[in-house]
Formats: sequence, C-alpha cells, structure tokens
Amino acid sequence: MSIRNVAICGEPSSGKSSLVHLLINNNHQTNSTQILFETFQSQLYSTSLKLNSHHDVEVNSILNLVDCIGRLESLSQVKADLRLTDGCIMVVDASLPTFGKYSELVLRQISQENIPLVVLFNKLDEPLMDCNVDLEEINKSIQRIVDSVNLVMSTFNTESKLSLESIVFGSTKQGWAFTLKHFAMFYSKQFGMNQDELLEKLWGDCYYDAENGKWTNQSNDNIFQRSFCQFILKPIRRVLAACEKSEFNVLEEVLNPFVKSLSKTEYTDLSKQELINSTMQKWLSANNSIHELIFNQLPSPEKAPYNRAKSIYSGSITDKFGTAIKNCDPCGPLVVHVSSNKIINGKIYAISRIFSGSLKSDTIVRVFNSKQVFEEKSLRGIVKINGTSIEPIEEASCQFNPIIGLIGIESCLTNKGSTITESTELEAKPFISDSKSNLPMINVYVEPKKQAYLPKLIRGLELIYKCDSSLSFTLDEYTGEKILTVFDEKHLDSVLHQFKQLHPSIELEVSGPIVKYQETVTSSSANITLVKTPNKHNRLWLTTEPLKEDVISYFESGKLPSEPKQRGKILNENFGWDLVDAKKIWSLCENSLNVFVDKTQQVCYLNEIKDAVILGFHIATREGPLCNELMRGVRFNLKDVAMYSDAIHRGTGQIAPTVKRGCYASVLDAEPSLLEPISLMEFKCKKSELSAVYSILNSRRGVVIEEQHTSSVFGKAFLPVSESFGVLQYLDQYNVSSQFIFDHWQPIPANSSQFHDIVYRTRLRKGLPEKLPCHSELVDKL
Ligand SMILES: Nc1nc2c(ncn2[C@@H]2O[C@H](COP(=O)(O)OP(=O)(O)OP(=O)(O)O)[C@@H](O)[C@H]2O)c(=O)[nH]1
Ligand SMILES: [Mg+2]
Repeated sequence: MSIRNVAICGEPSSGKSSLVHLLINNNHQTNSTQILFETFQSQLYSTSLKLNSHHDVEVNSILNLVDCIGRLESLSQVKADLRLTDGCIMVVDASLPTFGKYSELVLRQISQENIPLVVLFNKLDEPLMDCNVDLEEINKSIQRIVDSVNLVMSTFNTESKLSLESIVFGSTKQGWAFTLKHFAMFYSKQFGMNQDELLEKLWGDCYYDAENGKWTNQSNDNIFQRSFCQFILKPIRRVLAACEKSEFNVLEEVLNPFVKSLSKTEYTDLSKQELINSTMQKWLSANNSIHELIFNQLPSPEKAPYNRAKSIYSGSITDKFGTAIKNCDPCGPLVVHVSSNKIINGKIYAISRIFSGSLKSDTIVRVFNSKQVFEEKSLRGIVKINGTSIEPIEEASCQFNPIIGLIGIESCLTNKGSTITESTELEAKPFISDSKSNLPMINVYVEPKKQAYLPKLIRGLELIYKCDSSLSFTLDEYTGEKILTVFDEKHLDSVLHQFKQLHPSIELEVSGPIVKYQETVTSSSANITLVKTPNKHNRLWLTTEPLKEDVISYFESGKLPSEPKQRGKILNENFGWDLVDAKKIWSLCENSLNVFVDKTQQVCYLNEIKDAVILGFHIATREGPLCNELMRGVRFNLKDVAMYSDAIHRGTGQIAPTVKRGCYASVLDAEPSLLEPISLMEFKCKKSELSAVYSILNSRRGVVIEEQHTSSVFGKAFLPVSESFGVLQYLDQYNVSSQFIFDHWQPIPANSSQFHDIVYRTRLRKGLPEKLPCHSELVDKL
C-alpha cells in the first residue's frame, strides 16, 4: 500500500479545488457536501486509488489531500497545514504574468522546511485558446515564474531548486496535463534520442534547426522556434483550435503521431467543450499524469520525515523522539502535530498529523501549546475526514492514517497549532511553531441584540477563534466589550457567517470597523525628563529616542539573543549600538518593539526597583500618551536615579506610575507621531477593468507599485487600512480579484489634519480628555 499526504497551495482562484476534485476523481461528491468554513479553513480529502506500478500491477494507494486556503490573511494556517503533509503541489495560474506575495511566502516556508514541491502551471487553456497571445509570450511567463520560484527557494536553502520532472502544465478545468517527460517520450523515437537527453532539449533556450537536423541555443533571428513552443505548445494549440472549429481532419492529422484520436462516431453529439475535454483527456489525461507525478516525485510518510525532522522538531533529532519522527516509527513514542481546529457538521475536530507512534481513541495525551504550557487530557475519539464526511476509527499510526481528526482536546488548544505526546512522555519537546504571524488590523465590537444570548455569543466566538488562526477575539474584563480583530471585511464576513451557521437565531449588532494605529517618536527628546515619585523621595531622569527601522525589523524577527553578552555583540557590530547600552537592555516589549535601557552609573539599590521600573515602562508603551494606542519603535533611557535609602518609600506603587508619567513626558518631548497601518493590495484583472482599479485607488490614497501585463494584468498597490473598507466589494463588481495583507507602518505627519483628526476621534471614543497632556504638566522641577 502506498500513501501520499499532499498539500495543495496556490493563490485565490488558481484552481486548487478543481485539481482536488480532478484527483479524487469524483469519489467525493462535492455538490452534496456542505462546507461550513468555506473561506478561512482548508479542506481535507482522502481517497483510495488503484495505481499501475512499473510492472502494470495494480497497487492500492491512498491519497490524502489538503486543499489549502489561497488567501494571504490565512498564511499562518497554510503553514500549519503544510506540516500535516509530506509534499506540496503549488498551483500557479499560467494566464498571469507572475505570482504574488502568497506564493512567495509559501515557497519560503517550503524551502525552510525542506518540503518536496511540484508546481502545476494551470489554466494553460486560456492563453492557448487566445490566438492573440504569442506562444513565445506564454513560454516567457512560465519561465519567469520558474526562475522566481527557484530564486525564492534558493535564498533559504541554496540546494532547493525545481527539477524539470517536478513541473506539470495543464488545465484542470478541461482535465488535461502533461510533464516534459511525456513529450520527451513521444518524441524520443522521432529524434532517435534517449528521453532524458530530449527532456533537457524541450525546455529553456533550446531551438531546433530542422534543415540541418541540429539543436541550437540561438533562435537565429527568430527563424527557429523555441522547442517548448514548437513541439509542445503548438500541437496543443492546434488541437484546441481544431476542436473549436470542428475541423476533424486537422484534429486527426495533429494527434496522429501521439495518440489514436476519437473515432468519428465519438465526435457526434458532443458540444465543443465536451469535444475539447474528451479529446484532450484522451491525449494528455490530467488524472493519470498528476497521480503519477505525486507518487513518483513526492515522498511517502515513511520517507519524508527523514530530511525534514530537524527543521520541524524543537528537540534533538538524535533523542528517542527525534529518531522516531525521522524514521516514522509506528512503535516509537507518540508525537503528533495539531494544525488547527475545524468545525465539521457542527462538531469540532483537532486536525492532526501523527509523526511517530500510534494512538488509540481513548489515549491520555499531553498537549503542548508552547514550550512551557501543557495540559493533560483523555481523547474522546479519532476520526478520518474526507470533505465533510467523518468516519470514526479506533486506532491510528504514523504509517496508516497519519492525518486524522481528534475529539475531546479542543478546550486546551489555541489557534496557533500544538504538539501532542502521550501523558507519560515527560521528555518530549514540541514542534517548532511559526512565531511571526501577521497582525490583524481592524477591530469591531459585537453584541447580541438580546442580552440573554450573551453567553452563547461568547462561546460561539471563542469556538470560531479556536478554528481561525488569523482571528483574535478579546473579552475586555473591565468594560465587558467583545472585540473581534480581523484582517479585512471579507474576513469579518466569514466570521459572522460562521457564527450564523452555529446560531442561526441570534442576531448581532456589529460596530463599524476601527483601525488600530500605533504611537511613536520622530526625534530624540529635547530635554532630560525629571520625575519624582508621589512621596517626593525618589527621582528618575529619562530620555527617549526613536529606534532605527533596521533594529526594529531585527527585534521583530525574534532573533535577538537573550544572553546579554551575545545580545550586546550583535547590536554593537550590526547596528552600531554602544556595547554597554546593548548589554544593559532591561526590557524589550516583543509585541510593540520598544526597549528600555539602563544608562545609569553606580546607583545604589537600583536592582531593587528594576521590576517596578519595567512595569511602568510596559504600562506606558501599551497605551501611549497621544491616544492610548500601542507604542512602537521607541527607546527609553534611564539616565539617572536618586533613591531614598529606606526601601519602604520606594515600593512598586511609588515607582511604576512615576515611570509611566516619565515615559509619557519624554515621548511628548520627542516629537511624537502616529503610525498608520498600510496594506499591500494585490489585484488581478483583465486589461479593460484596470481603470476601475485606478479610480478606486486614486480616491483612497492608494499607490500602485507594480503592474505586469500579459493577457491579464497582475498588480500591487499600497493602500491605507483605514481606506480599504468597501474596496473588495467595489472591485468584485468589475471582476477584479483582490486581496490585502498588512505590509508596514507609515508615519502620519504630526502637524497634518489627519493626525489631529485621528487623535481627536480616538480620544473621544476612549473617553479620554479632549486636550492632549503636555510635557511641562507631567515633569517635576528639581
Ligand atoms: N480556464 C480555466 N479555468 C479554470 C481552470 N481551473 C479552474 N478554473 C476556474 O477558476 C475558478 C477558480 O477555481 P477553483 O478550483 O475554485 O480555484 P481555487 O484555487 O480553489 O480558488 P479558491 O479556493 O477560492 O482560492 C473557477 O471558476 C474554475 O472554473 C483551468 O484550468 N482553466
Ligand atoms: Mg478552493
């Protein structure tokens, strides 16, 4: 029995689901399935196949497919889903000139984790059936994309590169696909060359000089056609055209060398589309060629972890867990990766992959949510999942049924992925998790119309939160506000849609979208700020300065070592920090990227107030002085401290609020400003619709930064998050497909009307006094 676990990734509408349905060959009735979490959840499919082996013996095989989400917002979900599988098919829309950010980020993950990859250039029917598109143009786009794939992959792993055997071209809609190997096989007799040699000739800068019977790498002023175009694309285009025009003689003539074409009786009664599909499927069956590719190019669950274990397991790969993962040992200790929770038919399942050992439906497991946090739980069942059909099973192992759904552990899972072992395995380490996730940017407040439904609302939203790694849901303990933080309006629609499925009768009141800004400083503070504790016994002197963007990015990467010496060395050598300063970083807020540096010299008892100072710093940076938004990229320096000798007069209650006030004053003295979130918007459309894109972007402060044309247009633009509401819907009307991802923070000039407007509105919303605090009011005099 052979098993393959394959993730299918690709940008929106590239044809991922069409490919899945083609591969599972209608074993799965998609129409009858009701897919609950359609936009923000991947789908799992499992199918049994009978494949021909080399010796033409039928072999029973199982193909598990994960139809990953194609949206940028759900990248962290896609990364967790990749972990479920042993290989990936990246579906690329060949009618577009290039690929977008989603593919780039997924490819990075693929090369970082050593995941074997196959690329499908889909929708080739479109440019091939459009006679205005030159074959050379199609080749150029494909070649450019292959080069880009190789470039992205090589930046992480110099050895990863797409092999010619792992590229497949086709149309999932029409059901045909081919690899270069197919055509090398067809032509090898004609050219009297072996297949491997010919394969290289059918790709890249290779031309055939028919007169002299020679291969060359020059087109000789376009006299020779590129072999990929001449020997592959051209016959396909001719067959498609002949089908369209019902020119059966031409059809026979072109197909004759390759395959016996359909008989005359088979032509009759077929519509043009049916004729195309059945002719092409008979010649280049996608079902066969892609299955063959999956089973030849992508590894089995037994083999795959051997190369991958060290990039996914946080423990040593030579310990008993690491070794068992590497060898996919069904008798080894249990190690399971949980990618996410998923609600199917109203029930919640933890979608998991067993990497070693086996599991019974009532095993007591230990669930890690991070390195330190774990809980013990008894399983209440294991299921196999195929679309929306669920089949309970008693037992599963890393060899058989490696991808499963677990019941009973949802309460101790987060939406960021987890690791499971047996409760007795105290030494096991969790899988490495993806620490950097893109922050959702928009808040909305939700309330039930009838307060009686409040508990159901909270439980429902908590459940959805557990299933959606891009969503954040907070229940403010003080105000009782229920805040959903989402990426964009489509994301919000999806969350509300899911809630409706769970509780059709509960009506919700949803506030308008509220963008999250951040506060920062744009220069060093003009003065040294002095603040005294309320009892006047202790004095602190502080200054503030902006952190440089490269340091912020470095902090953001999470790579800064915690050990002061190493930390000092890196900040000193790479970012020009003073060595002493770098070693004396007291605190770094990881989510807001501000630092607190001790620059005092020989202050007695300083260590005794350190925790209180850090607390004050954290409070200040969590809610900045302008409008209580998070601060970003601000460095505070503690210049000096004068302390009362008696510890009783310098407790946390005295120190922390004073530090907060000092930080506020110092920020107000350093030209404070706001940062607004800017999204990267990607759009795809026909040339005729481009004016709609420009018209909306112009009216919303958007800037196009890239545009590439073939038969369609692919472009990128920057758009402020606050201006993005309604853009998706507007563009949908014009058939422009677009998506957003948070890209960067952009300063808003402090003297602009936009700045004053945001500060005023935010203070009003948060119930803060209209007038901003000022530096002179917050500082003390000597
Ligand atoms: N011309 C053409 N259209 C295709 C092909 N494959 C898919 N489509 C069409 O493209 C659209 C999207 O196809 P899907 O299979 O839903 O794509 P997807 O990648 O699953 O889309 P999302 O899940 O929304 O990201 C549908 O209208 C398909 O009919 C193809 O090979 N050629
Ligand atoms: Mg789909």
